[in-house]
Amino acid sequence: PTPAEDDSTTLELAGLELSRRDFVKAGAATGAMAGLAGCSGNIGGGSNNTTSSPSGSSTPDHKVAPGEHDEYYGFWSGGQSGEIRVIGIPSMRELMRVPVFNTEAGRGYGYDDQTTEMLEEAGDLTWGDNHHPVLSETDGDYDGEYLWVNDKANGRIARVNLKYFETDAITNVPNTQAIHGCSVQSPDTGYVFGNGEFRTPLPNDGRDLDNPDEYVSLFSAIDPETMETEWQVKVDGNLDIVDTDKDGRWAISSAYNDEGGVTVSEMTRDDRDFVKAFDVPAIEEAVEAGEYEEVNGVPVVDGTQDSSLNQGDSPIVRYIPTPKSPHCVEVGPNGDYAFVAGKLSPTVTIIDIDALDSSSDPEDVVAGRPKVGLGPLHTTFDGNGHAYTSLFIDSQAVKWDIEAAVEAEQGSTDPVIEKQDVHYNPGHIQAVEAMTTDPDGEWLVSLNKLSKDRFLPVGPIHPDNDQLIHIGQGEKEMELVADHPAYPEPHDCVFAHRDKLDPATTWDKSDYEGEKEFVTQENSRVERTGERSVDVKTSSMRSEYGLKDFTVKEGDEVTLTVTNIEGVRDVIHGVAIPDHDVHLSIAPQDTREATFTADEPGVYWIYCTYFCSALHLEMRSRMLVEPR
Ligand code: CUK
Ligand code: CUA
Repeated sequence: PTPAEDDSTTLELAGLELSRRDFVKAGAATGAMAGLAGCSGNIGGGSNNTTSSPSGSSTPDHKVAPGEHDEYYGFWSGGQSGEIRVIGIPSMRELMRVPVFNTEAGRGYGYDDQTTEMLEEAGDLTWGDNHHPVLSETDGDYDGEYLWVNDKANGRIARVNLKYFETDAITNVPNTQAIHGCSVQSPDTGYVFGNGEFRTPLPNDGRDLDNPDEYVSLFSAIDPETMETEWQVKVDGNLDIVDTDKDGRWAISSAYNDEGGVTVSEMTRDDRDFVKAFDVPAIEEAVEAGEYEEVNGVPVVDGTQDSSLNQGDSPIVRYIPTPKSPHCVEVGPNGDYAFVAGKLSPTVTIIDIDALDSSSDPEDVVAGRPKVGLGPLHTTFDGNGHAYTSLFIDSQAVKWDIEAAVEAEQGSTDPVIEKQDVHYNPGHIQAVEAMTTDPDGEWLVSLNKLSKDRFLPVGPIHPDNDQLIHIGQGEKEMELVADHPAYPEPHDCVFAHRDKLDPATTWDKSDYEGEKEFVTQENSRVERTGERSVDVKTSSMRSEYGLKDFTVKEGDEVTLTVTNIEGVRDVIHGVAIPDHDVHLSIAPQDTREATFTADEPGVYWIYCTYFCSALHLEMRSRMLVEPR
């Protein structure tokens, strides 16, 4: 050991014991100090027993050679950027971005009629805050068809079609203001579940404005195909995150503020809050039996603790006590346990899922409560009996043994195997395929909220730092292998082995037949449809549009339809019209439309924005707008 590692000098800092070695490992001491000062104020207890990453082992190779492919697709939520990012694992290279709640000119999203209408119908908002991407499942495994993600800012859930890596539906979930947790029913995606986090009056139409006792938060079940909200359940407290068991029965939500408060001190008054375990078949029965109130077209079932549906032996929602204000809940790969990270408590509460059905005392379903470190937020799994929990305050990932934690006394630190420093303040932590029944357990990503000193400074707004950690080395030895700056602000990610996806390389025009015309070079044309409206239809190919020019009249509403008639992959054509805020991005065999008003007479050079051939610059058309 080096002298630094031998040094057992400790510093008392903001109530935490910290060895000098921790400062050395954390990089700039000022960074570590600032982190602790910012985070540890009102949370005491626990010690910081860091172990270092192994010094003698060789770094696992996460580099992917030029021309080689990554083994996994990673789908990152983009937080307040509103988008999903596709990142290859283990290289951490960003492969693509999929705009969801935002508009994005690079892909023409929010610029063509189809996506603009979808965004308008979903509330006509320009951004969203997406946190939890989840993948569709068949038989407990990813089937590569869809991804869903929540919008915490606006109570919406969107669906991304993984054939085209495009958002194809957004639903504005009735009666909710913030959808936070988002999960799919497993083993088959019968529902997409969304947790309404903020408590509001029901309906929120001006009644009960300052009567918080009447506010509710709603758990919503959405049909994955139609994206309609099938039913909702109102509960006490604020719902936070949700995960599902592996048998299609339980959806388990973390929750806080069972006090029903509206200020921080009111929300954290009591020492306990209650996880809500939703018995999905029992709720379906209640809906079937008409035991609901319809609000804004959705059956709302009463799942509050005092509801008659919660009395007796088979309550529709089970209330399980946890230390107050926990954060996430994740279900382990074999479906035995749900893990509720304590946040304010240095523990993880392990819930025995089978016991939800068999025991009437809610305390009995708590199978263990290991003490893992300060600020536990999220847990992930390697499929080898280990859990990995992010420690926001300690800035660490902690690996611990699940069965040992079940055997141990509550509050024991014995199940802890190893801790790995991360930089800094992790939120979610995800291992590859951890949400399936059979995780691969080789790589883990820690999504760290603060990067502080890890990158070249780029002004006062810093990127996040997503760190890749190798975990495939048996009992011990997590090893940090890469830093990856991330644009604000990923919350969670999900990984699928590349074999589980089958993205299209060109569009299949039968997917939009009947909605949009496939315009060939021969039938490119201008059609006047009214005194002030005109349809313009044109093909595009290297290096020309079907129409070399077209004429419209001042004030015309123009509907421009453009097909990319190329049959080969990766030859994209764009359509830009100066001064008209029009941009289309058209993949091979796809057709896009844009409707706009030609309100100023003159000549407008339409051009292609994708560098598609040596004559790309010459790929143009003219819009001639005649004075009226
Ligand atoms: S939440 Cu962000 S770090 Cu929305 Cu999953 Cu925990
Ligand atoms: Cu088509 Cu450039």
